[in-house]
Amino acid sequence: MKEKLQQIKEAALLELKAADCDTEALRVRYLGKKGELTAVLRGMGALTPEERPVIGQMANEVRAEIEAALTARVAEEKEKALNDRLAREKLDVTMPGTPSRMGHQHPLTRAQREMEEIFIGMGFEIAEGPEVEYDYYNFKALNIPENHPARDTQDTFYITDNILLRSQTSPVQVRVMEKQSPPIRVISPGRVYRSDALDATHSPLFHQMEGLVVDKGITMSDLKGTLETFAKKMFGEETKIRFRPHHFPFTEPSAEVDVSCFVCGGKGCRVCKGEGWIEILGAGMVHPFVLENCGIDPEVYSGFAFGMGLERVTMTRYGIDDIRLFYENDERFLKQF
Ligand code: 2U9
Repeated sequence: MKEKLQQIKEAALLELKAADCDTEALRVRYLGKKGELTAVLRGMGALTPEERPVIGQMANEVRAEIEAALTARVAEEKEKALNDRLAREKLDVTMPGTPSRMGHQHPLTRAQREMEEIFIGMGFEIAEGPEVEYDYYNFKALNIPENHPARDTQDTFYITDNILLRSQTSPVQVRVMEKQSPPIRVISPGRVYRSDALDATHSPLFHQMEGLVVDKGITMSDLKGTLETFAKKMFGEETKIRFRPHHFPFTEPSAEVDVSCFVCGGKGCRVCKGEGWIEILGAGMVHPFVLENCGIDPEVYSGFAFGMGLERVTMTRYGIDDIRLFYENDERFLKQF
């Protein structure tokens, strides 16, 4: 039995030295309940009472030796695994970092913010409203008659008979007038929708910035002064503005407004197509019917309103010739602003 124990010990220690030793399997095979050493101990019943303590002690020593060697081998493996991992994950903190790419505002957002700042500087507040609107706020309250071409399903996206995607930001101002009494000084920037096919100058979704001022004694000269201040701040101090008579259902009188070409100063060039002027705005005195529709007495109050397309202003300013560039998210375009 002594020889058997000696054999077990030598075999176990030898196996523990092998490079591919499976330590857990070895523990089960030698020291486990059904292991070789346990099998020897079970056979001790056949020994004489004198032999029993001697063999018992030797078996305990063999178990202790195998256990010690196993523990050492497991510790060795753990240390090796740790060292391997440390070598693999070595980090050179002196290496330069990977620079993260910085984004910036979209040119339309930039133009919108700039315009907002200019009007805020003149005492305007920003008003917002729903993009899904009632036809009442988008058309009827604004004195746009039932048979007006803008109301055609060809031009406006209808959701139901009386709900639509707003085709202008004017409904925001109607809602402001319903809630607030004058003095009112608001701008309403935002997305608007028209059923146009996408081409170089049209998009079914675009952005507008409209403005509304209502108070006692507001006149056309307030409108002119406000738009002139805006044009000078937006396009340069030397910019002039020009009013041409026009018709809108919601304003009376109405005008289309041009700014002098900021490229040639009015002489005529490629940007202004030889005109010296660039059309950027529509404007006028708020129609008395519109004031009345919104609960404001036109005998007491008067007001002016204006509207412009953000894309148009931005395209004019940067010489962009295709509106689709704003929506394609091509970095080669966006990077330039
Ligand atoms: C209320 C009363 C009147 C807003 C106005 C225009 C003239 C105008 C166009 C410019 C280019 C639309 O984007 S565009 O196609 N807008 O010409 N808009 S006056 O008049 C209002 C608004 C609200 C209550």
